[in-house]
This record gives sequence, C-alpha cells and structure tokens, in this order.
Amino acid sequence: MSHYKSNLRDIEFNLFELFNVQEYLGTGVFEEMDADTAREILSEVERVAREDLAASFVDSDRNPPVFDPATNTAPVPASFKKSYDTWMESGFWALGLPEEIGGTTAPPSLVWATGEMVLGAQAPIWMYCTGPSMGSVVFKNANGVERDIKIAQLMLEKQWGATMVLTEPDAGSDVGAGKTFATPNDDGTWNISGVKRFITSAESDLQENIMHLVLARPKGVEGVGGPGTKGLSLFLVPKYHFDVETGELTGERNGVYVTNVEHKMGLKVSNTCELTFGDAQVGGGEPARGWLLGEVHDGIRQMFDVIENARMMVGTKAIATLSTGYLNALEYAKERVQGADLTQSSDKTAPRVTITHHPDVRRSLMTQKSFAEAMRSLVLYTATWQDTVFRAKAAGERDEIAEAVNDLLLPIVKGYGSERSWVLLGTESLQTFGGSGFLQEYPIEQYVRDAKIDTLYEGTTAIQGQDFFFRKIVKDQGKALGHLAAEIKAFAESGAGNGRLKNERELLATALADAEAMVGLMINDLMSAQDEIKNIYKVGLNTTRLLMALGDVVCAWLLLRGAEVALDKLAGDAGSEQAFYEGKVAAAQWFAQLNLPRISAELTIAQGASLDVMDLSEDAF
Ligand code: ST9
Ligand code: FAD
Repeated sequence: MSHYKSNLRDIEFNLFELFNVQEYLGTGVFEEMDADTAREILSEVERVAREDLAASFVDSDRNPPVFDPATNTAPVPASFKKSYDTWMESGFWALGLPEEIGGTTAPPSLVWATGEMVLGAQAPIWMYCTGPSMGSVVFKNANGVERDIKIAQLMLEKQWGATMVLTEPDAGSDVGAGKTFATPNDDGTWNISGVKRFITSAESDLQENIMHLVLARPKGVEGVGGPGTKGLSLFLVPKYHFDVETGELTGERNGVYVTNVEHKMGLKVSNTCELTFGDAQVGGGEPARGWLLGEVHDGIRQMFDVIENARMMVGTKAIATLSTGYLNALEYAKERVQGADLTQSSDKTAPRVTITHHPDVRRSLMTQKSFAEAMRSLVLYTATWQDTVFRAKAAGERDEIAEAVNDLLLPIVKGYGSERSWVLLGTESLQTFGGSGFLQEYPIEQYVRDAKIDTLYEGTTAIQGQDFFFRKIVKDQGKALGHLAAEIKAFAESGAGNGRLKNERELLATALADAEAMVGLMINDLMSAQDEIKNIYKVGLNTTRLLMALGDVVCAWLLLRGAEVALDKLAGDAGSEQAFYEGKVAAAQWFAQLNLPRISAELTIAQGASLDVMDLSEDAF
C-alpha cells in the first residue's frame, strides 16, 4: 500500500472553484491546455505519484546510495531508478517548459499542482529530473548565443541531469563569499577551480550526463570578478564533454568530480555532494572546462532564475509532506481504539472509542487539516500570479504588479511553509500515532526526517525573513504588500459568508492591522538606524516574526475565501460533497479563530524588541 495519500479533491477545489483557472485555460497562450486536459493530467499524475513514485520511498531511505571514492560515483538503488524512469517516461516533467526547446506549454498553477503530488510521493524524483527545467534557465539567459541555446535544447532532449552550484564550505547563506574561480582559455571556454559543498544531484547513475550550473568568480579579467555576489558569473560545466551539435558524448571526462556524498538525517536518496573542480589530484586530473552563460557576467541574477523556482519547489515539498502526514494520521486515528469518551470517563466499564472521539485528538487533526489546506491554497494562489506573469509575457507585455506579488509570496511559501510543515509533522502528525509514530512501520518518522531540510536549503528561514522584509517590502516600497493588503482588507470588510464568517472576517481585519503595524514599526526602526546604526538589530530581531505573522494572515484569508465558496455550495444541494464543503468551512474558521488572535501578541513582542540581547557578552550565552 502506498505511503502517499494525495488530496486531489482539494487541489481541484483550489484550481477550479476558488481561483477559477478554467477562465483562462484553453484560451490565448494556454489554448492547447483546456480545463478537461488539465484535469486528466492531474488525475494521471496522481495515479503515477501514488503508485509508481511512492513505491521506492521506503527502500531508497533504508538503502541509500553509497559513495565509492575509487570511482567518484554514488549509484541510486534500483527501486528508485525504476520510479525515476517511470516519471521520465510519463513526459509530465516537460509541462511548463518552453516549446522552443521541446517543452509543453502549461500554466504554472498546473505545474505546481502536479508538483505537490510528485514531491509528496517521492521528492528526490523532482529534484533529479530538473535538468530540463534548468535547461529552460539556460535558454532564457542564452542572450542569443547559439551554443547556449543548443545546450538548452540538449538538456531537454537528452533529459540530462543538472545542478545548481553555489555553496562552498565558507559560503553558505553568504554566497558572495565564494572563492571558486574561473580563468579564460583561448578557445572561449573557461577553467573552473575550487570545491563546492552540499550540491544536490551532482552524481548518480540516472542520466548519461549532468550539466552543472556553477557560480564562480572570473579571475584576471578586467572589469569583472569583484567581491560579493555581483562578482560571480554563471558557468555551464558538464560532467562529460559532448559534441554541442549532436549532444553525443565525446568519451572525454571533464575535470569535475564528486569527492564525497554526505550522510544525512533524511532525504537520503537525494545525493548531497562535495564537488571538486579542476584538482590535479582528483579523477584523471583534467581541468574542469565550462562556458560562461550568455555573453554577460551576471551570475547571481541568472542563478536567481533557478533559485526562485527552487524556493517554490521547497515550500511545495514541505506542504505536500504535511498533507500526506495529516491524511495518514487521520486514517490511523479513525481506527485506533483507546480510552473512553471524555463524557464517560468516570465509568470504567464505558465502551472504548476510536481516538477521533477525544477533544485533544480532534484539536490536533483540525490543526493539521487547516494548515495543510491553507498552505496548499498559498502555493496555488502564488502559482496563479505566476500564470498572470506568464500570460503577460506571452502577450509581449510585463505585468509588474503580478511579478512583485509573486516575489512577495515566495518567501512565505518557502519560509513559512517549511517551518509550519516541519513543526506540525512532528508535534501533531507523528503525535497522533502515539508511540507507533516513532516506528518505521509508518511513514511519519521519515516524513519528519525528510522535511527538516526544507527550512534549511534554498536559504534558511532567517534568510527568507530578511528577503521578505528588506527586498520584498522595503526595496519594493511596499507596492506588492499594499496590493495584497488591500485585497485582504476588502474581503474582511465584505459580506462574504453571509454572516457565517462575520467573526472570522473581524479577526482577519484585526490581524492584518496588527501585521501592518509590525511592518510600520520595523520601517521606523530601519529609518532610525540612519541616526543610530544599532537600531537595525531591532529590525533583524523581528524579520522572521513578520514573515510568520503575514504568513498566518495570508493563509487565513485564503481559507476564508475558500469557505465562502464552500458556503455557496452548501446553500444549494451539495450531495455527496456535503462533508467536503463542511470541512472547508470548519478548517477556515478553526484556522482563523486559533491563529489570528496570536498576531496581536506577536505585535506586542515585536514592539518590545530591545538591544539587550545584542549588547550581551557572548560569554553570557
Ligand atoms: C540549494 C539547493 O540550497 C537545494 C535543493 C536543490 C534541489 C534541486 C534543484 C531544483 C532546482 C529547480 C530548478 C528549476 C529551474 C527553473 C525552472 C524555470 C521554469 N529574488 O541582496 P543582495 C539577486 S542551492 C531575485 O545584495 P547579497 C539580485 O540579482 C543554494 N533575485 O545579496 C540581487 O541584485 P539586485 C541556495 C535576488 O548580500 C543580487 O542577488 N542558497 C533575490 O550579495 C544581490 O542581492 C541560497 O539560497 C531574490 N529574492 O547576497 C543562499 N535576492 O539587488 C541564501 C537576491 O541588484 N542566501 N537576488 O537586484 C541568500 O539568498 C542571500 O540573501 C544572498 C545575499 C546570497 C542573496
Ligand atoms: P550558514 O550560512 O552557516 O548558517 C548557519 C546559521 O546561521 C543558520 O541558522 C542561518 O540562518 C544563520 N545565518 C547565517 N547568516 C545569517 C545572516 N546573515 N542573518 C541571520 N542569520 C544568519 N547548495 C547549493 O549550492 N546547491 C545545492 O544543490 C544544495 N543542496 C543542499 C542539500 C542539502 C541536503 C543541504 C544540507 C544543503 C544544500 N545546499 C546546496 C546548501 C544550502 O543551501 C545551505 O546549507 C544553506 O544555504 C545554508 O548555508 P550553511 O549551511 O552554510 O549555513
């Protein structure tokens, strides 16, 4: 039986009942992708994910790849290869990629809806198969250079692997501290030298070639390669050399080798590699040759095309895991008989009941349900802004507000999504199983281990909080936040829910006002830092708090919008869907009632931020 429990009904609710993507599916740039086709794709991906991809989930955790230092290889287990091959044969990985290089046009909302199911069933498959999507970043940044366009096409056609190569032992969050450097050759190629750390998918036996997208600092070239991130360029460095015209491997090994694979807490089948470039002592000692992407030295901006997508991916992975964690917990709770109903607790002969009868278990289950559904809505809502960006571009225009709102939401998806999911998987989903949750008989302990990484890679939560405040709010001059806040305010002040959501809309209005007050407070602290520089520490003490607070507000709003839709359906004859819609209303009310009042307390805490903790001597910790 599959560990993976999908929630296709709720995905479809979001896409087709809440965000109404069918209004633009089958039209314009999405002419070939109508709503029926999208539903068929979703249904088939759900089946493949649940049956084929999930099949290797346990085996690939218990029998992870083993690094062989003699050959610098780390083959994946056969079970995983089988799942991977099934996914590649399905062709669904090409959804959303440019047709010019062999992709299939599809709205990002559909791509991320499929992404949830793949990432929930066996996340490393999505990660190993991102060669074609990184090919699309190569294509986008090729700057008209024929060779790079060809490479992008080959990455799709050949289904090569690819990696994003930023991190070094002394350059993690601080990417700009990277020391790996590049020197130009006469033939237009570059030699890369250095050691990168923690590189996902840098070695496996899944693909015939791997294209590494590497940030390195050009050396000895005037005008480029200065300090910090802006001195980094992006190089394409293949594992094996190939004929750029045909894609045929030449048989020559490039001098980029995996020199270690980490032993990790979770996500074990996803190889996390030390990657050594151009070391005479490693492999055959060949130089690591690569090409500068495009004709520009603009590496960090180019890499952020990958990072933005990867941050969305990480948030979606976390949320997908919470959803299957919840549904597994729910199934267990419906069967596990333990104790008597609380109303009969003094009667020692009272019948024993399933644990769903206990108030504390119901509290836990509804907390899991409301967060899983709120954050699914958050992912798909964000994706609909990406749809808008996509449609504008296809029409030869730019929708700047859609771009900015998407940018604003990304740290919420990644930072808030991963933190809430990882915590709830441990404190609620696993807890529902009692001691059994701690056992490997059930998938939850693996979910907890596999999901922790989501708060760390692609920028830790601290980095997401800073990105959110300094870049997405301050640098944006509050435009995207203002747009979103106006929509939330309008909903709170509307008659949505015909009185049934009145209390929750009031809670939403207060929470939004408190979160906006927190933004105001932080901006004041930032301004005051012009006179007293240390006041910037007060901002830094609150950036993660603000991210989490606004995450709660946006999630509550989305759930309440969903509840409004559900109430409309319930006003008619909901038939067999009665319980589904009642569940949507209940989850929204629960989320709002339990989470929104806390934002006022968060504001009070934020207002109390003082420099005491910064003035404290390190010895006092
Ligand atoms: C990693 C991988 O952890 C883990 C999982 C891998 C899974 C497999 C791969 C899946 C990939 C999916 C591929 C899909 C491909 C796409 C498909 C498309 C269909 N937004 O603030 P400044 C830029 S990997 C956009 O001064 P500092 C911007 O150009 C490792 N751009 O920064 C900016 O210039 P300007 C992940 C942004 O102080 C420039 O950077 N590691 C954004 O120099 C400088 O900005 C990390 O994530 C943004 N939000 O450097 C590192 N932010 O301002 C985390 C910056 O002129 N650390 N730029 O526009 C950080 O993010 C730091 O804040 C820092 C700071 C490095 C940016
Ligand atoms: P550090 O940057 O040393 O951070 C340590 C702590 O300090 C964290 O809590 C952090 O939040 C905090 N901190 C650091 N700087 C600041 C600051 N300025 N303000 C506030 N707090 C701060 N990298 C790649 O390039 N490619 C990959 O494919 C890849 N895959 C990975 C896979 C795995 C399994 C892992 C573990 C890592 C991977 N990484 C990859 C690296 C990952 O992106 C980094 O680990 C991450 O960005 C954090 O860097 P660090 O580990 O050096 O931690």
